[in-house]
Amino acid sequence: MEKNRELAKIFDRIADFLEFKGDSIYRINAYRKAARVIKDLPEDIEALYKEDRLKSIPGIGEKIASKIQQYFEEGTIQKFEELRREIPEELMVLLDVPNLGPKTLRLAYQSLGVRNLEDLKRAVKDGSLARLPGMGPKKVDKIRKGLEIFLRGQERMLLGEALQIGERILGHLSPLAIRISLAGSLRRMKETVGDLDVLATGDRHNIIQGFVETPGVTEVLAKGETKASILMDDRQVDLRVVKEEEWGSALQYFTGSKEHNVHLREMAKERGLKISEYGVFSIETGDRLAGTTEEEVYHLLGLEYIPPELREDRGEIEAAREKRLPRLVGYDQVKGDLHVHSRWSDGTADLEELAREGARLGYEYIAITDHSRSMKIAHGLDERRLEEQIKVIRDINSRRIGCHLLAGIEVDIHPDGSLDLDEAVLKELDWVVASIHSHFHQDATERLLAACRSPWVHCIGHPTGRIIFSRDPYPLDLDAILREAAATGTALEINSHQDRLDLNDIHARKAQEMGVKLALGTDAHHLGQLWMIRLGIGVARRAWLESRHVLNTYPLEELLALTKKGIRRK
Ligand code: DGT
Ligand code: CA
Ligand code: CA
Ligand code: ZN
Repeated sequence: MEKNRELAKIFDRIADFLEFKGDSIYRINAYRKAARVIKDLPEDIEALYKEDRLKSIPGIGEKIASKIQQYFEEGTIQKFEELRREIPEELMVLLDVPNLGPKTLRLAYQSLGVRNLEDLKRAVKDGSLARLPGMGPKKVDKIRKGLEIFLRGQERMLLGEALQIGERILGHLSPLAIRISLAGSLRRMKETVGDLDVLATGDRHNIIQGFVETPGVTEVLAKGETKASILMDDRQVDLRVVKEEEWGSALQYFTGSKEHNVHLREMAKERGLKISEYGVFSIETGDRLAGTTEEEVYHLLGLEYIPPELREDRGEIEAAREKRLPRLVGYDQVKGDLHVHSRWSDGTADLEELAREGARLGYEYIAITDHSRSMKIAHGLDERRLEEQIKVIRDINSRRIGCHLLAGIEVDIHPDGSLDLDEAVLKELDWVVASIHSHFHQDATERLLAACRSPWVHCIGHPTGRIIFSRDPYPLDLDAILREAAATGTALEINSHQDRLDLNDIHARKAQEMGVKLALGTDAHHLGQLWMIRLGIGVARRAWLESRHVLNTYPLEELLALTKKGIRRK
């Protein structure tokens, strides 16, 4: 699937170039769409090309198909090469800076010679950007803010991205190693990841050689006897090969977090023990007492085994000592997805496909939650179309085509706090998610409180509205919302899309402590995004949640009973 990623990148870049040049929005969107379709394609694009089936891909037209063909025949796409000669590519990266539009960028390029990130930073700092026609301090302030967010994103990657890279590496190296595991922040399922850490035991030479030859490696940064570092998709991956008997200690050490390890080391010291990546040793005698497995390391310190997601020094060591760690919700305990879009609004899958895919994933249910009327660009459903959709869903369910589909909606919350659809249709639904999608800065707290109080709303979608690396949460009194959600029996979402993870771990933990139930939903718009539920489970585990706190672990009948009355004491 290497070529899928590469082609998607090229099409995205072409769209960037065209956007910068001020080309027609229609053409730009065609390339963007092609990039997205190819990226989410479950099949190998090269295979489709060889079988002459490019044009059968939904969303790929004649023109794009011929460009893909050119790519496989000539190794590149002519149009891409031309644009590259015309405009410096490092400039295109700046299109990803939030609040900096292509027009402003073009102006900065032509008037100030801004060609890269450094130039842009300087132009913001020395005031030259503010002096350009049509600019001014307010606009530049927004760009400065966007630049900050952008720089954070340059240093770190999304958990979902990291997981995909990590699994490609595991897939490639597993046959060569005796033991192998992800470590670091990725193993802890932190929402963003700096670099990937991989740990293995086995034949050093073979493993390290295999590692640097992993398909997709673009650069070998270092290659030694026991460790190596590579770049893959421009992201750094560190591998260490350790001795079999040191596996547990090494895995414990390199999983971190640093704060957790520091605390653990202090605790060990009080017990006359020294803990390192090589083992747990008696300070007095120097004897090595543990280190083959992680369990052994924790047990020797008088602790319950602490799952990686909890290792942030947020009270887990104290809890493990008192044997009161939560029994975390498991990755295999989720029985369904509670936020999925279909072709009826801005998704690409049809309802039957979703039912089948749900069954393939072993789900009991998927909630279909398309957008509502006022989301015009997303083809939001009005009452009439929603009624129609409910009928189709009931029909699919009666024919037992796949997993059960819950008839639902992601209903928009208006600026005045009212909902976007009539209650007559809302009350027919199995699952109502209410979300804010516009006018973010207008009374977000009041609007969410009103949604909690609505008797028809089961769940608040992506409650803080943040988008990782691109949009901060809207100003919100989250405590007030948690109190209202608890009082009204409204669930809060852990939106499990890699860009959102909203609520985050800290907020979700607080929600649970206040008696609020959590609902996981991928917000998938394509079949190829349903896997992101794992990210949501990761957040739930980092939030100390047990299965009873997470609605998706409830069997269908129980969930329906709850949504009909249980979670709502309204
Ligand atoms: P990241 O990569 O920024 O997302 O975060 P981590 O946690 O993966 O950090 P990284 O890659 O620097 O190091 C991996 C693990 O190695 C880290 O979680 C704990 C361990 N480690 C690294 N440096 C130190 C250190 O100076 N002291 C201790 N106790 N542990 C360390
Ligand atoms: Ca790391
Ligand atoms: Ca590292
Ligand atoms: Zn939404």
